[in-house]
Amino acid sequence: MSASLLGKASDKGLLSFGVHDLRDWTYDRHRTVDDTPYGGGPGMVMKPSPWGEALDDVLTPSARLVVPTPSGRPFTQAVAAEMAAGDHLVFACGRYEGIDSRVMRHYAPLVRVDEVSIGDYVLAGGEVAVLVMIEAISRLVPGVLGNFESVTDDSFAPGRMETLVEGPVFTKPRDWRGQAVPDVLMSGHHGRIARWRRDEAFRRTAALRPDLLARLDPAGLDKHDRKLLESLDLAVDPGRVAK
Ligand code: JB8
Repeated sequence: MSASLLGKASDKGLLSFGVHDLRDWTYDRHRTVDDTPYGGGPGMVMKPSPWGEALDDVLTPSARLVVPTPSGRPFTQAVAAEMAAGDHLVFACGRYEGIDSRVMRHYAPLVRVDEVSIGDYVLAGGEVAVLVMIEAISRLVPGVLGNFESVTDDSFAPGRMETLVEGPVFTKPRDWRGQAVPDVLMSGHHGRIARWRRDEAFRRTAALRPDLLARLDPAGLDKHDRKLLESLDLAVDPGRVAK
């Protein structure tokens, strides 16, 4: 968090970060934060008491509590944007099999509590998921990105007419190891370039993210788009993809 974009943002005072060690809120010789699960089963569960002591100290009335877990609701660009509007986010990083559920229940009447998942895979703990979320959220805070980068162009930016993945990008040299940059990008025809990029975005989305394509708003499609989509060999019947 002190490197690169986040470090510069915190140097500029746009954001500030704090990190806490849960064991600072333990009082036994071994600074114990885990115990065996009620009901049996493998692994260990994080004890509620250190979490309660820590969160009582760290949370403020305007804070939101964010708990990464593979069983949470998906962390999306829309969630990132909503969190970027908040003034204080507290991330509770679990280890082992997770945090005793009563902790989240306890704080829900006091602050907004969100259990969120960054994807369908299992990490060893919440810290890396939180770093991912902090990066996605921070770049949406005004002033964090430089003038060259714009958040409105992103593939997943909410409010964009279609939610497509971006097509390929190219820079100099024009020829590299026998591969030329597509002629249309050298043509200077801004209309044709925009249309080519849109076509490539549709092609890539159809191939790699049929779930996104199935959610496309047909009102945002013109005749050319519809013709292109008909020509694509869709990996999944859009009608059969879950909402
Ligand atoms: C223990 O995959 B994850 C994730 C995995 C975890 C914990 C939190 C998040 C805590 N394992 O996002």
